[in-house]
Amino acid sequence: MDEKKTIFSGIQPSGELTLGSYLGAIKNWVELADTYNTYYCIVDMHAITVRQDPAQLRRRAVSQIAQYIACGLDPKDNVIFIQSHVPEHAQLAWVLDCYTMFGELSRMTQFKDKSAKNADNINAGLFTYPALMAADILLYQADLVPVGEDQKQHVELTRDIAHRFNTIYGDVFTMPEPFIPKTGARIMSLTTPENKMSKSDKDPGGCIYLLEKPEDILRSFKRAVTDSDTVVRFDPENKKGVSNLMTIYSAATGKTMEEIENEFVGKGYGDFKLAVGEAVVEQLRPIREKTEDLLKNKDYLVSVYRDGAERASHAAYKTLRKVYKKIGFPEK
Ligand code: AQP
Repeated sequence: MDEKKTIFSGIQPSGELTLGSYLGAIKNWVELADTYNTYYCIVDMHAITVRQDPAQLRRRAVSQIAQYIACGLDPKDNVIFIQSHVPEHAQLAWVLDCYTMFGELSRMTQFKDKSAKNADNINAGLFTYPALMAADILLYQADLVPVGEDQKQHVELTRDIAHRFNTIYGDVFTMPEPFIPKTGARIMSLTTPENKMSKSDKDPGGCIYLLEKPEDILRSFKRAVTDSDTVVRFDPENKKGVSNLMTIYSAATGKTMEEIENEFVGKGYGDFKLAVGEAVVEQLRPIREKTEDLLKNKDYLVSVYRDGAERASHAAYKTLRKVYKKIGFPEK
């Protein structure tokens, strides 16, 4: 009997992976492989809720596999796969759509944000996105879902859907818990620190990308928005830009906020921003180099995601069969 608990998480290939994707998600995944059964997905079906260029979407999905591995996820110890390769995601999503309420979906902050950003394309998929995300999680009977703060609401809705289903049909789904990192749970844009750093942000200066060159990273930090004060102090309410930079510095170096405040007493924001930039450059350098190497070996990457899809399908099919049986679909 397998005593290990299960983890599922995913990232959309809707843009190049950012420092937010890394600190809010992937970095934490790496530490969990020994303790849990882990499923890490490239959620390309979620990505098409916003229009994507097909060639870019395809390229990014494969590049994302390479970046997951370069960040330290060993494909032997983690099931790494592409969502569209495992049809059970779409199949369970339809079932869960029928157990998710219109009112619940209407309350989702991400739907409201993305509808405002894509006013000309408020499609049904954008609205039912959380039911597909619930399917992703529940298919693997995940106990924990490592996500950034912004995705907590979706995991809570997943719990409500699972509870509703289990109440009718018995214990079909494991109740998942969100697992939010202490540092890096919400990395904000460097240019508009009131907004989350997002890979589809139209302002590239606000984002740091995992594969960005050191000189570009340093330039973005140099231009990062701070305030008219001159003190490095953690105060997310009144000093959003500086506090965000401190969060990034803390995540990159392991230093506490107090240690960071002491380090920069009497120094200007220029020194502070340079130190943050340099720490991030050093953290990302091995990831970029390893990714570049992996991208030269396409056959290996294909073998990783095919093997991942096979292992994922094995678990997913088991859950889907149980669900179909419970709701009354005849067996094939
Ligand atoms: N800025 C962030 N800070 C902390 N965590 C973050 N995550 C994303 N951005 C930050 C976490 O990364 C995981 C993957 O998220 P996703 O790509 O599936 O969806 P998202 O949250 O919509 O990410 P983006 O970058 O904002 O994508 P777009 O621009 O396409 O909408 C999640 O665990 C998320 O919390």
